[in-house]
Amino acid sequence: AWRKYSAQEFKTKDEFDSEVVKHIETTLARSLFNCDEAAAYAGTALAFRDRLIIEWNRTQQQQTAADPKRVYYLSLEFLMGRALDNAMLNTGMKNIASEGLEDLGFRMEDVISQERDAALGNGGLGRLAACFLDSLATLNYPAWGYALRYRYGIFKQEIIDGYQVEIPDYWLDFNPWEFPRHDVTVDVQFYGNVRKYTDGSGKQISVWENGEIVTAVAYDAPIPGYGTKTTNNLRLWSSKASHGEFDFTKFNSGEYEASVADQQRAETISAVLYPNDSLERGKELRLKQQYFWCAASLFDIVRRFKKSRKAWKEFPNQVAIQLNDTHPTLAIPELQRILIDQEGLEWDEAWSIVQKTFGYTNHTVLPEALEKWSVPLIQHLLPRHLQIIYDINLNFLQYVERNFPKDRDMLSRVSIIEESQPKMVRMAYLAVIGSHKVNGVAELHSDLIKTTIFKDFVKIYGPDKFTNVTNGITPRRWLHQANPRLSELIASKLGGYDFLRDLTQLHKLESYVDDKEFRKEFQEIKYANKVRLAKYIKEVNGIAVNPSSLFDIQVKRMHEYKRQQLNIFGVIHRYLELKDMSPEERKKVQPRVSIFGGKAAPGYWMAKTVIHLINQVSKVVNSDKDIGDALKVVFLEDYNVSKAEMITPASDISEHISTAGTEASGTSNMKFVLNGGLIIGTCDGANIEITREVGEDNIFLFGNLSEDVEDLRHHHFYGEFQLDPSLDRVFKTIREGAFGDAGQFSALVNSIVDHGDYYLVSDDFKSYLDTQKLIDEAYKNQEEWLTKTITSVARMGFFSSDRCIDEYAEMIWNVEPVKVQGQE
Ligand code: 26M
Repeated sequence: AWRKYSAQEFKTKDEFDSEVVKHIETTLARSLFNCDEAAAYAGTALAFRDRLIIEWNRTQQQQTAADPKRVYYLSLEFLMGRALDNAMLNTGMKNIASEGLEDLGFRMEDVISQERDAALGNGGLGRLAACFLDSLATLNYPAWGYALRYRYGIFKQEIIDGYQVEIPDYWLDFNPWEFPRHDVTVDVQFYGNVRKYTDGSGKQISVWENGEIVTAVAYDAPIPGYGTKTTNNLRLWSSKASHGEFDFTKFNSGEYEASVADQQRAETISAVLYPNDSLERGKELRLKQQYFWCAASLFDIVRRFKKSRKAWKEFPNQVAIQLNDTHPTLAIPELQRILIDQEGLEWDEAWSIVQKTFGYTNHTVLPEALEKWSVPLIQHLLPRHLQIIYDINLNFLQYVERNFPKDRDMLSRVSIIEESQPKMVRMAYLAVIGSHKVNGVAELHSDLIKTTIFKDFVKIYGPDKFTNVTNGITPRRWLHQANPRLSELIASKLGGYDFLRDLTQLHKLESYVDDKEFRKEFQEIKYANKVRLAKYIKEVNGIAVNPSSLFDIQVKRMHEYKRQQLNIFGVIHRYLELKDMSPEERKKVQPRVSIFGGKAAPGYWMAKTVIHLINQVSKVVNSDKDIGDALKVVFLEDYNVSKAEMITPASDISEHISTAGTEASGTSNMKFVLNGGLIIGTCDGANIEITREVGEDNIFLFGNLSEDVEDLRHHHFYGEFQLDPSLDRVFKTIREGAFGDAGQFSALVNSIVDHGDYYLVSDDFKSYLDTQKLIDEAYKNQEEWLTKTITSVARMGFFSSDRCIDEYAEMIWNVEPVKVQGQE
């Protein structure tokens, strides 16, 4: 395909091999006599790493010299997955490496799969951040990601006797992609007290002192762009004990154990990624993580700005900071603190800089997911920040009072402080007040935040502060890497791989929709991808599935709002219908494989119950001799980025069936359609814009609309509803113990029958089943199905994260690309 530059290329496979061998023998100090796949991976990764370093250094030097406005993307999660394949693609030397590895006796696919995922995220939010880094580098934006270097990523999931078991993900024992910068450190303070005094000129000064210091050490990872020389930086902070006088005193006075304990306490801050469990709320360690990361990142950003010796008012012209959800909201009072307490600016001048610097992206309207921190906890951990938050609130409320004198309730509604017992700080409000732009992640979601959680703020600031940037995905990973044959087929028709940088070019595929040969190849590729998944299922689950069946896939985090329960109840209904049929009738039914995957937060019992039910149904259905190939049910354990790369290209149908108004965007919906699968979905999140792009005939929408949800919930509340009869039958079957001890599932069933059916499973059940019937019929007409899938792929250009990043750059950040010059 595309080749990057000449100076750092492996010109031949032999040159590549000699570098791999050199790294195995010297860098790794291993003998070639027992060179296994792990060693081949390590050698290959190190050889490519050498190429990245050169470009990375050059990019940083040139960006420093040009000193443009930079983007800083603050995200507690970056769900990067594997790096090697991406590094090979972006340096343009994968083919040489493949040939070289073959000579050494290895298959590229096997070598790539040796790498473990960098799983520093939970799901969509973290993967979005990773796609954004790829697009920022590809589009030559001078951008840095900032996060924490967790020792443990998201837990690994094992399924034991049908139950989820969590295993720690210790991922750092070999990570060639990170570079410790022991010289880049920041001391971060916690606890302590604030001393106030008036200086000679009568100015009030606040000093935050007597705190505990923890040191942040930078670890950097290169982020190469595709088809460009830009290689940006992802900086991860690791916590360690600071070595001030205090520690040495302890050490020298014989308190050796105590000193080691202090050290471990400090290191705990960056030890583990929180698996966004609602039950984890209020944990001090999580707040410590957030502040540690915000303080270190801001210190670093301010330090870089100060090198340019520009006036403070230039800060927002040099720095754009994007807050990925409310997790980094403490960066707002932290920047205000730096400007007023350390740099001596006046409050108003500082605050104007702060507001111009930050943008805030909201990713959910679910009330239980909106962050709040208790005032006493913040008071204890960050006493100076609490004062600043109160001052921000005071100024804001005075402004509101002046402008809305008649609406007395407004003040308590919009206050950053919730007057509860204990008082709580509403982080989303602080983020809105401290930013110049607030965006949602799909059109419906961006409308919803304006009419629900931020309604009053639209009145206060006007509608222009709120905007939409519909999410996107990187076509490099989610088309080219995940589905190389499809990418190659597309390139053969479009005359090269330019579409990977301008995905809208896919529209040209529409003229091949009747091309016999193209159709045949397209269909063969889908089949081959299904065969690959079927093989994996056989190996891992021991279930034989027929690749000619309709593959129906729902893979995403387990959550009631995403409604995996609706799917599995539908599967049970299908099973009961099949049981009712005669063998002759059964033969006429469209065979289907229902595939599930996803992790449940460790403390989320309902989500875990759904996993258990899926596995129980799987056991019963798959071993039922009456059923055979007509229906198979599979739960794929430990769903993650690298598994998604294999699973996504193998769907005929994927499910995106959240209660309308609850899924902010969804991004796997985009991945599935881009890879030639159709979707069944509700009118929610990005499904709506996917429909607009691909056309109503090419998507299977069902269910109630978001504007009806409130009324429906009301009906449930007043008992004015009838359980759907088909669902009633499913519940009877469960209660009779068809899937094991019914007691295990009673809370799940009761949440719908007795407790208001908050996620409206019953209300949407009939519509869901009817639509699944339509899908069975539609799939039987393979030619028409194929036309739908090809047409859809051709119309997915809008959903590239490149489009998305250009929108942020223009509407929110006001930054321009910086072209990095190469050395030939
Ligand atoms: C988890 C467990 C228990 C209770 C609440 C949650 C929870 C729900 C939503 C936590 C965080 C939530 O929102 C943050 C988030 O990850 N949002 C996702 O962001 C993606 C990228 O924008 C979107 O595509 C997803 O639709 C959105 O859910």
